[in-house]
Amino acid sequence: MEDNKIEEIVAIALSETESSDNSDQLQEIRNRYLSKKSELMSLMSNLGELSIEKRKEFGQKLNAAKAKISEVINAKQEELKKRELAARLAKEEIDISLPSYQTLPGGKNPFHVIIDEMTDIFLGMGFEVEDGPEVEQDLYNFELLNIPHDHPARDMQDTFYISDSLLLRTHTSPVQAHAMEKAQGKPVRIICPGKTYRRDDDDATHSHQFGQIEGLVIDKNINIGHLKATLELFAKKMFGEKREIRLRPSYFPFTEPSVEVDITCANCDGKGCSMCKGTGYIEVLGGGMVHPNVLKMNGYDPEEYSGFAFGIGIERVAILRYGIDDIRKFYQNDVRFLHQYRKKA
Ligand code: 2U9
Repeated sequence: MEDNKIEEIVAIALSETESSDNSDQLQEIRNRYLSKKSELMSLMSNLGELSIEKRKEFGQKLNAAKAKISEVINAKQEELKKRELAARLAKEEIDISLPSYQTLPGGKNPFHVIIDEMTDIFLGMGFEVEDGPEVEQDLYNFELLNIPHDHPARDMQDTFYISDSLLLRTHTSPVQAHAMEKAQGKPVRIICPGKTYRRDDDDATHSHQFGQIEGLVIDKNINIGHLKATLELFAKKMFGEKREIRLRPSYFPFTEPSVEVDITCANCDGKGCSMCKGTGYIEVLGGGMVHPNVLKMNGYDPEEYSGFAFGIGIERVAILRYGIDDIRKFYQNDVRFLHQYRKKA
């Protein structure tokens, strides 16, 4: 009787295994027929009622049944694994022959195109590039530049203060103060390109951050003719050989005399057009002779040394050259904007 029971259990187990169609179902069948609580295993408890000979024979039959069921379940498991993997691969298949997504190649930001061109021109004139911190001390950003404590430029609305004495630099002039400190009374001929920060609305024509290049020459017998000649050569190299410049009186606390520098409009050669609002000139630069107080505060005797300085805004030149309609585009790193300035193959 017990032999038939074993054969009956094996037959049912094999049939259920054959008709199972996923790994979870197969695991249930494995538990149902091969676990300690399975019916097959419960037959082991009848061994004690049998004679020695019968017990050996019955035990062998039970083990053979277990092995058979286990073998068929394992084979089915392999088959189901292969089928599930094939189904997954089919579902996740990628056709690598399809064209890739259209990724726009970018281009060099016009901000850096202009900075690099200007830097090269001044390097060609023998200037050296100086760099300095963007988080600056009040001392270098204002005091050593002859900007007294009550000067409007110091008001909160113009400057991002981090503490009473620490701020985001409002121009690259502090780099020049550090350079004079380092020069220890020796001649200086540097340019200071970099980002500067001022409290301002962010709109198409205003930004809280902007780039500029400032220059400084300190030596013996430097006069305003040197300033004019340097800026005239710069204008010709940057904006075209036919450009002329004119100096107009202005005021900056760190230079005396101070000048605004206009360059003849490249669009109309000084005749007057919409680009230069009919004036024939574009104002892009400021400059002047270094104020005696600035020389003194930075270790130079104004009786022995003199110097000139200038500053030019980067974005303004890029906007003029490329016709960019929103100053914020320089800082947004939008590949659709930069794509327009990629190097043509
Ligand atoms: C030291 C002494 C003098 C730097 C100067 C200007 C004039 C100027 C503006 C041009 C466009 C800033 O980027 S901008 O908005 N700059 O007009 N800058 S003289 O004079 C200095 C700097 C440092 C020690």
